[in-house]
Amino acid sequence: MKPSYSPSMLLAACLLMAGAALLIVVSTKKKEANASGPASSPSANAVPGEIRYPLTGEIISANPERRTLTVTHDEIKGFMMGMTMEFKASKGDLENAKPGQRIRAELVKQGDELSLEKIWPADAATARAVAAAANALAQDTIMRGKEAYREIGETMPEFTLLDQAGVAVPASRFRGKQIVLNFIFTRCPIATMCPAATMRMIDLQKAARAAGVTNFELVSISLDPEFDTPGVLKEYAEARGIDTSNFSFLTGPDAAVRQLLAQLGVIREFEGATIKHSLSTILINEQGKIIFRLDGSTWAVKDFVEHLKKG
Ligand SMILES: [Cu+2]
Repeated sequence: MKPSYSPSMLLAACLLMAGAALLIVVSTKKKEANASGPASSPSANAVPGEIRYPLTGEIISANPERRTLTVTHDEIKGFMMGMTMEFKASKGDLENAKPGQRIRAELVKQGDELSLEKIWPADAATARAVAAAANALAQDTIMRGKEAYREIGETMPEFTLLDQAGVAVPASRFRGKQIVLNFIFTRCPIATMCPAATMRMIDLQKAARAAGVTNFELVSISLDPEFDTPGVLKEYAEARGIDTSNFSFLTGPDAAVRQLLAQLGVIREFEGATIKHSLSTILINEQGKIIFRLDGSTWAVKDFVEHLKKG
């Protein structure tokens, strides 16, 4: 009989293990993260004079010199009919743009300037794969009930999320490799938490290679998928000079992220305008089994290098 873990028990355990530094409180704009889509009606934002509309359409081209995307968009109710036009877009979104790709996004109108934010791939195949995996994960959590939490020796749950290039990545992509997995979010303002975890993952990538380990992948899943679109994750990786050949940043529907957090025993709580979260770094072997984890923000690179060398 396995012990069961309620979120509050885990929270207490985490606090005992690593002290209060494990939990942080950060500001975010939204109470509830929901990556399933922008609001269905125009919304006023905190920025004065800014109006947001949900947009769906197809990318025609990226125009890096003008920092725009040309998009054929569907009708935007109450704003404009369907047409082809240029929108300002972020560097990460421009780099990820694929002509012919269907997207959903938020159109941001600020004075005369129109830009696209929160761009998600929305082609049928990607949407189907990600939604099916999210549903399966939710079912799995329900089936496991109080034993949803996966302990050392158990297998990693299946998932399909989007990487920093906007490509749907099933967990099976990493099968046959050792995986070091954690959860972070790009807006985390506490230097000793997510930013430090990412720096340590970069150090681990170098140290493991230097130790002759080749069959490993690093995976960081966003705790804040509402904000962390593939384009945002891409810029996050590039700003840190990260070699993404075996280091992926994943995001997707919050429903899927929430199930993974439950099954892997990571705490994330939205409280008003704040997120509290714990940090865990989890090692999964070539067969997909969880074989080692360290909770807290102060794990050492060498602890994981030693395990990876045995793999
Ligand atoms: Cu953080």
